[in-house]
Amino acid sequence: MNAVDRDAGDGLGAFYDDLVQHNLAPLWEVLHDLVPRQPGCRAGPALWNFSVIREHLMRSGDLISAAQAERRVLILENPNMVGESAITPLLYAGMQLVLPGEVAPCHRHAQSALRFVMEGEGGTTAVNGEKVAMRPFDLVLTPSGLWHDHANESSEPMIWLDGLDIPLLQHLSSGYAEKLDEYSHPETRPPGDTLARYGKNLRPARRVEFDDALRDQPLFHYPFSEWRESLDVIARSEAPHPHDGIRMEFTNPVTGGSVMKTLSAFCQLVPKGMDTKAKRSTDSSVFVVCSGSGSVKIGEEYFHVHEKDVFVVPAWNPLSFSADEDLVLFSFSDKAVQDRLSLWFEELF
Ligand code: 1HN
Repeated sequence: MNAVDRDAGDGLGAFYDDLVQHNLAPLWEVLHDLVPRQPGCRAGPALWNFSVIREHLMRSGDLISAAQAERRVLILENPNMVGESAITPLLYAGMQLVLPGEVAPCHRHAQSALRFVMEGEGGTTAVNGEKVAMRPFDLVLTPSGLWHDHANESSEPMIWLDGLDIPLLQHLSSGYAEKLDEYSHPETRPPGDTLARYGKNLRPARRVEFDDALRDQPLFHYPFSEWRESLDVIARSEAPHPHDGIRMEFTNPVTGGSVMKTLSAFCQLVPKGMDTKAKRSTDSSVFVVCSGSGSVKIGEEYFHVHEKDVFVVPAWNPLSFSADEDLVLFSFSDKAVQDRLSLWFEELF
């Protein structure tokens, strides 16, 4: 039914006023918005230029310390969702700065997080007490419930993109957070230990005493040097997919599925000169341009993209790329949670 004409004299306007008093509302006024014919997303497409983010992040560095802030982060807020601390209805993204000598104190929470390094070398994220050395375009995970702290013992600023499932957990009312009494978690394993055990197509032959909390997902470092090489090797032998170029998903070695239960992560190469065909899907994605340049069409909007730019592709917006130079992209999305609920689908044009 169309919105009621309150002046039509049929009594419906007065009836609605009465309903409100009793915490009641007529479904027929909102049914089509509640159950739309096809997917849609109230978030809009948007692009963030890295140098603009960086400039503001460095200003925040003059004004507040990482320890004071607990996390010194500028949120990438969707222009259609101002004040909601969200980049899409289910995803949060922020850019974090840790200056030389600083620490971001140890805590854990129900929200799952990923870090994608944008600048700096020699910063560390410790996950349940194992330090990961962070290098540009490395993917580092801090899955739900695991202790994590960050430090920068190098002489240059460390900047990374944080991706979390915060808005999803807000909807589920299931968030919790806890601080450790110490700034840093005591070291439990040498750096690189879990990568050596689980990140090289190996697993321990004999069950060993190990961190029980890591049973579901023991791997939390996906170095750029490794995933970038894979894209190059594959591109030599395989024709790029018309909608994706070469696109790979980062996986959890235990399940073979998404890196975390609520977040999926991907890397992608769109070769120089390629125009991909448009596609759309029910998950919303956040992309980082690791190298190259080109244009991206999201919905009806065109964006020119350069190295380190970040852009958001809200659900059901057709997406296509034109690569001026080899475009190397990282992205994360809420596909993982949609797959778990058997809700994810896509349309290829
Ligand atoms: C968090 O734990 C981090 O550990 C960054 O670096 C941003 C935003 C909201 C909630 C937790 C981090 C976060 C966060």
